[in-house]
Amino acid sequence: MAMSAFDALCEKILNRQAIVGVVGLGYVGLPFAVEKAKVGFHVIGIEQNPKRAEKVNRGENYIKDVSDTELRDLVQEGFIEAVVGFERVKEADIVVICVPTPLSKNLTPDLSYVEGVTRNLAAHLRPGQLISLESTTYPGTTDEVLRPILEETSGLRCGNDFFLAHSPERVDPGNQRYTTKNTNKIVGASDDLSRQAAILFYRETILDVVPVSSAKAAELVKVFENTFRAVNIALVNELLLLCDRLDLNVWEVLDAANTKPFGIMPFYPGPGVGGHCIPLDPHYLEWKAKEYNFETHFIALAGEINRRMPEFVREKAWRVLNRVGLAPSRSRVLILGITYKKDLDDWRESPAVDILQLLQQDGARVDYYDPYIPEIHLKGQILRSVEFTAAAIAQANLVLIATDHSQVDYGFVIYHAQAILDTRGVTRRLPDADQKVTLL
Ligand code: SAJ
Repeated sequence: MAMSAFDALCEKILNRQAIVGVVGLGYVGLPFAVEKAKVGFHVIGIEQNPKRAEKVNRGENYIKDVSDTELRDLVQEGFIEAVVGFERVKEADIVVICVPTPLSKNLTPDLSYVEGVTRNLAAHLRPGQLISLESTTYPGTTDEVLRPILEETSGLRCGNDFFLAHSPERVDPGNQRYTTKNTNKIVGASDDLSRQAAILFYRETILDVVPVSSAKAAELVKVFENTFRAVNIALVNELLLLCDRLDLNVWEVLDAANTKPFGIMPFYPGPGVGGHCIPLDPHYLEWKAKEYNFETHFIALAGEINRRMPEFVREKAWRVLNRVGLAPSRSRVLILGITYKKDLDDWRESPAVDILQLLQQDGARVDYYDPYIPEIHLKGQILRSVEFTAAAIAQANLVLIATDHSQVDYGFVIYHAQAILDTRGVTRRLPDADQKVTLL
């Protein structure tokens, strides 16, 4: 009997002859491509941004979590190449989709990237291919959106001619300890052969594959993981707002609560929640639940509280300046750290940028310093990071620590600053902090 499409695929995976397509070479796709190439798979990256594709083909890395030398060597040895279009999809035995799943302005899912990629893949789909969606999305996307497009366009049957799975990315950008290589991974598919093929494929580079019974279950696992964080961050942000009323130090309360040896997990308040996951992904679940006439109250509430934090930081900044008789329009503010979290060069959805714009709206002259971000392009203005000098710190009426990059010398900041608003609690254990520092 002729070898089935499934058997042929499994054989190629096991002898690592399978060619792996990775759609989207961003903070998920590029590390993934490197891990697969390192164990001997040939990877074809499909990247819509020609500049990024050219960089990859020159062996030039642009993702902080990827090793420059590893990428360069793998490209030179021919294990990784990048293309812009979908013409070569036929060559790939497995195609992994790692494109963004943003939200529209009114917090509804925007699957345009995923659907666009799926239509392009469907046009080239052939028997024996495994398609795996890694983008974070609401439960049902793989089976209800991707599968019909793939089947109807190609005439092929899922689970028989081609295979389809969901394996959500589990990347914590900047995390040195848990990487694409050693983070266990959920794999789900809605038919047996797809699930078996996906498990076999992912097991080639990630020892700890966690199978679940369907693509839908896998999608919900991931959205729950992000919802868990959004809700707990909102809880401590709400506690901060309450402590402001109670005139209590929320950082002291949380540090003490976290001495409990069991049954608690450290989360800390901050200037808001940024990045492309936590502020967005839970609303995919909220949106889907409405289809079942179900209100996910925790997600809605967490989003509302977290989105409110930049406004609170603005209010607290003016209270601090007011204490020295300064009005916003007569103040200079220096924001330390513009990225959405520390030690990373990503300012997407960063609350620090929201805070900067709010302070500008109130008439203040606002500069920023961030070692990772030389300049930011905001609507109508280009702002460049100032140098980290005693003068830059001293001339600001208020230094606002929005992101607590590890490499910044906060003792130096305290020494030279007139006043400091610390939204991350990073100065709370430093000597001489209390005279000049107000904690959020
Ligand atoms: N934040 C707080 N207080 C906290 C923790 C975080 O205010 O106690 C803020 C951060 O400053 C940041 C935002 O929330 O602005 C998101 O923080 P994050 O630590 O969740 O970082 P992300 O979004 O870069 O990475 C997350 C992953 N992080 C961790 O698991 C630690 C994880 O939630 C997902 O795997 C990943 O997004 C993803 O891609 O979904």
